[in-house]
Formats: sequence, C-alpha cells, structure tokens
Amino acid sequence: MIALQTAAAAGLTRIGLQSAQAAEPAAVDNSPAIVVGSGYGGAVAALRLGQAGIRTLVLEMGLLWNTAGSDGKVFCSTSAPDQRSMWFRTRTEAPLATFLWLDVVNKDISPYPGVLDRVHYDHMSVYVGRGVGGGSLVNGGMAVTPLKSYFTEQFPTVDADDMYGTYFPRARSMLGVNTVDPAWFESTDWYRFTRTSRKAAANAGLKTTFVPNVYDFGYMQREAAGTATKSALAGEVIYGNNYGKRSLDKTYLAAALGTGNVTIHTLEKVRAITRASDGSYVLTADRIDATGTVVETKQYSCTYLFLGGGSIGTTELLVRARDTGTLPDLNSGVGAGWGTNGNTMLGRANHVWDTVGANQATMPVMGIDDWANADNPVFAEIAPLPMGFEHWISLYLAITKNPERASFSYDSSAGAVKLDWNPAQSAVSVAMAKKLFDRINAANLTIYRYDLFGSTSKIFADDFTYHPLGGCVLGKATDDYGRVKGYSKLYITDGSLVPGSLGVNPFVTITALAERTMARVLAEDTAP
Ligand code: FAE
Repeated sequence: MIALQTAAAAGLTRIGLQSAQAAEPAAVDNSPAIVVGSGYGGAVAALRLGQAGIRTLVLEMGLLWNTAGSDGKVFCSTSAPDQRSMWFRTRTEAPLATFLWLDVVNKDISPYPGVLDRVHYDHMSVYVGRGVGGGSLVNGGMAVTPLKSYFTEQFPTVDADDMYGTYFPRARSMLGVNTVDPAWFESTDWYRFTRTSRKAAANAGLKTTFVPNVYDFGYMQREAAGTATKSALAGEVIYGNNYGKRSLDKTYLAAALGTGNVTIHTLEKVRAITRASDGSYVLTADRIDATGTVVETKQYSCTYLFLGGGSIGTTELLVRARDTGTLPDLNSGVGAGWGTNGNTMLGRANHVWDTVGANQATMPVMGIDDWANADNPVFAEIAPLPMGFEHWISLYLAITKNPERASFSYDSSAGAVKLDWNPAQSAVSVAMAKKLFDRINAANLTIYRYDLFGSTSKIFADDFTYHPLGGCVLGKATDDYGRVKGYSKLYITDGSLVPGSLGVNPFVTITALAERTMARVLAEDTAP
C-alpha cells in the first residue's frame, strides 16, 4: 500500500517498492516475467510470482486510482459523473439509459482515462474496469462461489474437490469476502429494495439467497450510523468506490508490491506480442498520456508471459497475434467459446405500497436462485437503483443459462478484432429472464418498466454484459492449467478461460482458477 500511495502522489506511472524510493526508477526493458493487465487474473499472477522471488513487471493500460481530484475524492459519483467516470468518452454510457424515457442519466464529460469502459462490438457491448485493479474498481463486489455441480459441468477436466477444498477458500480469503449481518439487513432502510424484491419472489414461490461481497459490511454499518464517510450508501459503484470496497489494489496487488519483486506500469497498453528466436516473448506497448495521445512506444521482453487482460483484452491480443502471424502456432480455440454469462437487465414496477426506499446501498446482497429449475435455469441478482428518491422500481441483473457462444476474428482491412455475437443469441437470455419474471409479475399483479433502456418499449437490456467470459477456454486454447497451446511459458489467468457461462458472478472463480494455475506453474515450469 505504501508503494501504491507514494507512487500516485508523485504522479509516477511506474509503481513498485523501488519507485517509491527513487523518483526516477531505471527503465525495465527485460523482465523474467511480465503480466499483462491488473484485474483478478493479473493480480493473482503478480502476487504469486513476486512471492516466488521472480522479478515481475505488470503492464496496465489504465490509471492507478489513488489520487484525489479537486473535490477531494479519488472517484466521481454516479449521480454527477465527470471525466474520471469513463474511458475516453465525451458522454457517459451508463447501463440504465433513461428514466421515464428521459435522457437524465448520462452526462457530458471530457475525454480522460476514466475507470469504466464500455467496449462496443456489432451487437454486444462489454463493460470492463480500467486501472490498477481492473474490474474490481467498478464492480458490485458480489463474491459468489458457483454451484459445484455447474462448475463441474463447465470444467469437466478440473478437479472440483481441489477447487472447493483449496482454491476457492484461498481466493475468498485473499479477496476479503464477507457477508451482510442478517439482523442489520432486516432492519435497515438501505436494503428495503432487496426485501421488497425478496417478497415479490416469495409470492411466486421462488427461493432467494444471500450472496457474499468484498465490500466491508462493518464499514457500511458505520456509514449508516453516520460515523464513516459514505460510499456504498452514497450511490458509489460503477465509477469506483472511494471507501469500503476491498478492491484488488488493497488486497492482491498491495501484497504483490510488498514482495519487492513486482513493478506496475500504468497507462501502457500492450498491442502486439511476438516471440524472439531465443524463445523469449517481445511485447510492444503504447504509453499514453491523459489525453490518450501515444507519447512513447516501448518494447519489453520476458521469459514468462502471463496474460490477464480479461476475456476481451487477452482474447483480442491473441487473435491478433495469431492472425497477423506474430504467434502463428496458436490454435483455433483462441477466439472461440465466448459468452455473456446470459446477462440480461430488467426492471419491474412495484405497487405503491411496496416501496423500495429513497436510500439504497449499492452493493447487492441477495439473488433469486432458480438455477435448479432444469426447465429455465436463472440466477437473478437483486440490483440497487439508488436515485435518492422513492421510485418503486425493482431492478435485476439476470444470469441465465444461455448456451449461445460467439467467436472473435481479426478483420485485416479494419485492423480490428470483431465479435460475431448476434441479436438472436441475446434473445435466448431475454426469453429465459422473461419466463422467470413473468411468473413474478403474475404472482404479484405487477408489470415491467418500459422506460429504462433507451427506446420507447424496451423491457430487457439485451445489448450489454457485465460478465464477458471465454475466448480462450481452458482445455481448448490452453491446457488444463492455462498454459497456452502451441507455446511454452505463455499463460492465461483471466476470465477468457471460463467457457461463456458460470451461473453466478464470476470474479471468485476467475481468482480461484488463477490461484490453481499459479500453484502448478510455479511448481513445474519455473525451476531453474
Ligand atoms: P479484468 O478485471 O477485466 O482486468 C483486466 C485488466 O487488464 C484491466 O485492468 C484492463 O485495463 C487491463 N488490460 C486489458 N487489455 C490490456 C492491454 N492490452 N494492455 C494493458 N492492460 C490491459 O479481468 N463480477 C462479480 O463476480 N461480482 C460482481 O458483483 C460484479 N459486478 C460487476 C459490475 C460491473 C459494472 C462490471 C463491469 C463487472 C462486474 N463483474 C462482477 C465482473 C468482474 O468484474 C469481471 O468478471 C472481472 O473483473 C474479470 O476479471 P479478469 O481478471 O478477467
């Protein structure tokens, strides 16, 4: 932590124990190990490499979020977003586009390397976090371990006993997972919205379940008591939390820097990977400034390369490398098997007596669990909609068991990687979410909200996902431990390994799989 804060205060883009001591650290062109990206997969790799005594460089395209702006806060609020909110945009692109069909949610901003990105493909857009900590900076903190039976279905070659006995517990402990105090949950106004949704689900005979989170619930209770500065209780989430959340910069990455072997470079985007004749990997990275201008193009080389750029970051890099011939031996599994985790967002209108409260905590703590319904498996997170006034809306992020998958390919004329997801594939998620929520509406005599997603009659947000999964599926693009097929000493540790669907929110699984990969790789591959 000391290193993170000192480096940020000094305005450095190189972060590590060395940089905390010396104003101008020596440039690192060659490292034994490089990690691309500092989200869950990258952070686990960095920590375990550092602990093993291996000098490691992490290249992250986003900022280190540790310096307060003129308002005294590191992150801006969701209600008054500024340049810090989104990655080089002139206007925010929040998941909820409208309220009462009015364009009141999004705001004009100036372009800046903000913390949330929405990456657009032809028929699907993907929300991702940008910065030291990746998705942990912007997500809802829901730390869910998947059902063992579904995990086994998705990862038939992974020893589930090992995962549930060793790697899931290790991941949860490192991430700082905790649960809301049930007594406080039942009594606080901040979770009235959740209790109202629970009642509506129960009326339809549906089961709800508490879900753990990495937001510190002790801190949240102090926020409610007025003894701590509000963050989750001040509407903060998708543009970052100023307090309370155990994001990766406070857990894995702080520990990684603490080893003294790990350095992080920020605002450096890796755009090409090739292999030199001696077997080392050579990376080309663009260093950008706060306007997005490339101020330097750098070359790095390493013996061991770990890719943690996330499902779309890693997949795009490898598809490009294969199809432009810089890593020609990558197999056809690279770019395949991508899915949205069946994400669909929707809102319901409650009766006037079923209030959701003007006060809403931003960290979800409960889901409607109908995954065991073989006819229509859905797990729906009860999401907050903190607008500061009573609006009677219940919002949900449904995770449906959508079997549709898409592929990435390199379009040489555009010089871009494309994704072939199509609207019919989204319609599968929508149909499943509709089946569940039609039941809830029928049992409660309630209706959907039509005014939240832009067009005049759109009930289901079917054009974005928070949970991009796959693209380099475990056992297909890689061996069963994330070692990329066709190349030695090249590894994937992020969400691109997960085959498109998990049934729950994914970061605990991504972290646990990365822990499993690092344990194996450090035991078998890095011996001198
Ligand atoms: P990720 O965390 O995306 O990290 C990738 C990192 O690599 C990022 O920092 C990138 O900036 C960086 N990067 C990418 N390409 C490059 C490159 N070429 N050069 C340099 N750097 C690069 O990957 N999941 C849950 O389990 N629970 C939740 O409650 C939840 N809520 C969410 C809410 C929102 C708004 C969003 C956007 C996501 C949410 N997720 C949630 C999803 C979760 O954050 C996501 O699955 C993980 O962050 C993915 O982890 P990875 O390590 O795969």
